[in-house]
Amino acid sequence: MQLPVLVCCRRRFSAYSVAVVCSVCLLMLIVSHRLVNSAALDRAPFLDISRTFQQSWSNNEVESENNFTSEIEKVINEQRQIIAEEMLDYPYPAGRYNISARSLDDLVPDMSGTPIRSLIITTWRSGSTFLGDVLNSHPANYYHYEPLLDYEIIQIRGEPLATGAIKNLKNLLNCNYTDMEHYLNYGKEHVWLFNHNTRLWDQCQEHPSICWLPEFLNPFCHLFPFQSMKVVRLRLSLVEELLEDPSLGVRVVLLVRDPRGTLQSRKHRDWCPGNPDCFEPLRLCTDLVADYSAAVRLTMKYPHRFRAVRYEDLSVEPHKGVQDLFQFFGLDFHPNIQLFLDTHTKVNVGGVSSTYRNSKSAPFHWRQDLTHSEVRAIQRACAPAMHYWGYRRAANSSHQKEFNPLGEFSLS
Ligand SMILES: *C1O[C@H](CO)[C@@H](O)[C@H](O)[C@H]1NC(C)=O
Ligand SMILES: *[C@@H]1O[C@H](CO)[C@@H](O)[C@H](O)[C@H]1NC(C)=O
Ligand SMILES: *[C@@H]1O[C@H](CO)[C@@H](O)[C@H](O)[C@H]1NC(C)=O
Ligand SMILES: *[C@@H]1O[C@H](CO)[C@@H](O)[C@H](O)[C@H]1NC(C)=O
Repeated sequence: MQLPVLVCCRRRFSAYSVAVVCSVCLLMLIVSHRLVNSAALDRAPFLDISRTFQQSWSNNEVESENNFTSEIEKVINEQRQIIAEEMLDYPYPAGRYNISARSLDDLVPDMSGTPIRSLIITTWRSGSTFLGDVLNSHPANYYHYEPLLDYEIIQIRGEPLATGAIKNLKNLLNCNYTDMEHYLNYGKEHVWLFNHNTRLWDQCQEHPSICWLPEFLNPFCHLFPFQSMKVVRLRLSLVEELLEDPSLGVRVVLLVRDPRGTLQSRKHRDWCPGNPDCFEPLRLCTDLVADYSAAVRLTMKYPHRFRAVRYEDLSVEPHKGVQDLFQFFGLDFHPNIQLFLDTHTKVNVGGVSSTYRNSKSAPFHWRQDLTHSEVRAIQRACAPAMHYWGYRRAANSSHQKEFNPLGEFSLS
């Protein structure tokens, strides 16, 4: 008598079906009660029946939880297959770029390999969405998109937040989601934490019930030979701790942008105004100066694993710039990447100077969008930062609209 009820209770129907099922359950309980009573038995059998009912009910819950195991296993096997296909004919480094890997297993954590780990350090509105997505267009890449998103709109420059933030980055670079509760809970409400990680997100949409479980994410992440990460909330000097860790072998790019372009772009984001780390020119430019001195130090200490690039240089010559960066990271400049660049950049064929004069060109849009007095205010707060990173001053309103803001910079 109980069996049909349990079978229908265990599947997830609409709220309406649940209501119907519950009414049926209730009805059957009442009927069974009546039967028991009318059979003139004492109360014990009825209690037995209800206990059995409760037990089966909770056993069912446990079973459906455990049953993620088989779903996880299925997805992992499927993804392993997809990665193997993506990596067919891949030209392994085999000693090039100072990376010895000759086969997929050499790069896959699940097979005790060491993945190629690429890290982009930057700040909000500095062109990192573009660069992050370029890296993710590489075959078999797992993209840790902005892992400090759950810290909200702040910059991490030291303690008390630095230790926890670095620990989170290390956990993720090691595919360890076990202790990442805050991060994962944040992600459930803010899907962009995961949806830039296209290979993970494809599976999450098919299998939403396992998407945020460490029991799934740990083995899933361990399948990927390439792991990229972009971080906009952590200043460069703190990143040294990641470069120092020989087990990570991480390579780091600092992406810098003209503060006038950054601030113009931030003006149009509703999450930025009101948050001083985001909106105050002096804070942005103090960070740029601190990043510059950290960049000088890291260039000396890790010449093959650290590099700084300016967003404007990348935008002016995206093919050459991205090709250089891929070589630096030890990644193959795969046809996918060429395709991504062809569809995501609109550079004038006329070369460098024509790009500068193209007012629609994203990195230089601030010259039209900001008034000269806004530019002057930023330039006052940012003179040292602009000097170090090679950004020229706009002298007056007409000069601002047509000059080339790019000068030279050097980290030695
Ligand atoms: C999951 O459910 C299937 C039947 O649907 C069952 O054979 C299997 O034992 C269950 N797995 C666990 C771990 O309970
Ligand atoms: C994952 O991280 C937790 C907490 O940081 C740690 O206790 C655990 O040992 C790590 N697991 C692995 C396999 O490294
Ligand atoms: C290659 O790696 C070794 C050891 O990690 C390091 O000492 C050396 O400087 C690296 N060389 C290049 C060209 O990256
Ligand atoms: C604006 O600045 C440019 C470059 O310094 C200068 O050549 C030009 O004469 C200035 N124009 C005005 C109107 O002051």
